[in-house]
Amino acid sequence: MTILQMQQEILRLKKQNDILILAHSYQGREVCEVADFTGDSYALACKATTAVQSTVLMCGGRFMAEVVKILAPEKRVLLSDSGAGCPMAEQIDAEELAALKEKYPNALTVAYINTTAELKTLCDVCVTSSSAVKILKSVPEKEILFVPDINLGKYVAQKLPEKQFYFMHGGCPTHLRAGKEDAERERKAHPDALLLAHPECRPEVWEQADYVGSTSGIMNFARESSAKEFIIATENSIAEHLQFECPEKRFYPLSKDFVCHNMKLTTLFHVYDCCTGGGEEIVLDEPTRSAAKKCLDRMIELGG
Ligand code: CIZ
Repeated sequence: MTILQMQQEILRLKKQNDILILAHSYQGREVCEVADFTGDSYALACKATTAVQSTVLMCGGRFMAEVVKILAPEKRVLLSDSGAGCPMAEQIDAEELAALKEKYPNALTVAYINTTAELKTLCDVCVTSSSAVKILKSVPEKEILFVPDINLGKYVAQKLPEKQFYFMHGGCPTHLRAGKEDAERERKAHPDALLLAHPECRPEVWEQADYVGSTSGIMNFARESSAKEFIIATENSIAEHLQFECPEKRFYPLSKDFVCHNMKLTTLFHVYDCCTGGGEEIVLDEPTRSAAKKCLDRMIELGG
């Protein structure tokens, strides 16, 4: 079967088997092309809650499929590849969080969306990279315990100097692969390009960026900008998707090492397999699901 034939078969099967396909923007083009929606984890979860299909296939990481199951429990939620975890989501467990909460008893406990369902049950509010500043600005608490990403946390903290932030030393191993020298090298190689960085990058990268934002933020900025060249400091599929969408512009990855191997586990064959009865069904026990939902509900209420 060619790629095109497999894509056509997937389109037929998803209709026949009542499956909604969601693809995170870090997926490859051939997977995004068969998806009903592509976007960031929060936007995809919102799509799942309003979908009519009985099954949702998440082509992304495990925490993303869990968020869908938490918000849309009546649906059968499939994860495209069981191995697609998120190293950052596994950097802190319930016991470690309990110790941090004890150390900072007055702080609001804030979980980046890249956390397990279990961890979300112990947090007060969840945030995404696109909503973190807005949400934490609006909460009355002055002290914030932010887990697990210290880089995103520091980015939010410098936007909200009126608050006191506490961090752990977590972060995304993919975004940590580039630093100041990479930014300087690419700037020198492409002097007219704007540097667009994800806040999961090291501060030395986002401090010199022309725009800092989530994957959706970076894509929207590049689409709408009158500039013609961009250095993209996030997972390399974003530069690839933008180059495909905007052929008149030029996109340069900040580093060839910005590849998330977990997100790249999903192939078109996995999608096909899930449409024919395969894939891992996400199962959460009801106490975990409903407790985790509280911090996602607060995120939706405050973040819009
Ligand atoms: O929330 C997401 O989907 C992630 C992991 C990144 C982003 O900025 O969209």
